[in-house]
Amino acid sequence: MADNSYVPPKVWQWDGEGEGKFANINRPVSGPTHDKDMPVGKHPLQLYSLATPNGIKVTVLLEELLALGIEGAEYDAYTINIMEGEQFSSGFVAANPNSKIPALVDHSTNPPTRVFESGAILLYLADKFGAFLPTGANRGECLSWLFWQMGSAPYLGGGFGHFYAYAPEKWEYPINRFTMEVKRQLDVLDKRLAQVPWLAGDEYTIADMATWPWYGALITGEIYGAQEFLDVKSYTHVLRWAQDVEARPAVQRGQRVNRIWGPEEERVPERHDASDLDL
Ligand SMILES: N[C@@H](CCC(=O)N[C@@H](CS)C(=O)NCC(=O)O)C(=O)O
Repeated sequence: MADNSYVPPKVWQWDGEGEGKFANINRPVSGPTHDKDMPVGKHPLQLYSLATPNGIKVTVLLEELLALGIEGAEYDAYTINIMEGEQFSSGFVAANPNSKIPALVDHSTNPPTRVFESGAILLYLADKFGAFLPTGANRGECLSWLFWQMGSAPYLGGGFGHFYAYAPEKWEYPINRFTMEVKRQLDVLDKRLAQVPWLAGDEYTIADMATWPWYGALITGEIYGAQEFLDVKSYTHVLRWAQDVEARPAVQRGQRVNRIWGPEEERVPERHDASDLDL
């Protein structure tokens, strides 16, 4: 039954309060709340991030590049604790005016190049190092699935995940709306992955690295605890693909970088050297 008791005012006002997980970090304005510079380590690539689905896209790519022997991909990774509001420091805002992790600063250029938005960072690095971004027939597919992921994930995270897992109450209308969309997206992926091993075709690319932390984690139950609710077992091709991505050593390494929760041995708050990830 719809609850029609709320009538929107003529002009919305922020009362400074909010409910539900993440309410304390949401604000209707942008910009820094405090002065603090970002640390800069010894490598050309400086990453400011957290091991969330958007964050690990980048650390997985960096670990994949290093696994290929590309030394220029060495990086320093610093944790930005978004629950503590560290994304609103002046230093972080200079790297990303949108105050969201991940943010990358490439000091190999003069002046240094800032890159924000996880999809842009993946494209920037894959292009810079000439890897995981096809140059031939699969290029169009790779870019298409990469941008598909960037456009689709907010329905999964901001829509489904928020209302199914984080909102203060379970409201049927938004849960129905976003469940419908997420199941449709899973079906899009399943049909694609029934035809080809990887999203771009016959090679593993940044499109898989972008998509796996969201839809792979959804299917394997690492986010939102919604496997049964979404009947994820029926998306057999997505499941096969998620397991193939997860089995890669660089994926195992990358997802531990900037992790500040979970078992102690899986946490690597800062990464400055390959040995920081050696168990
Ligand atoms: N479209 C952005 C989204 C990034 C994003 O939403 N990051 C979240 C963590 S996964 C964040 O930093 N949230 C902090 C906040 O909203 O204040 C990207 O892909 O980089």
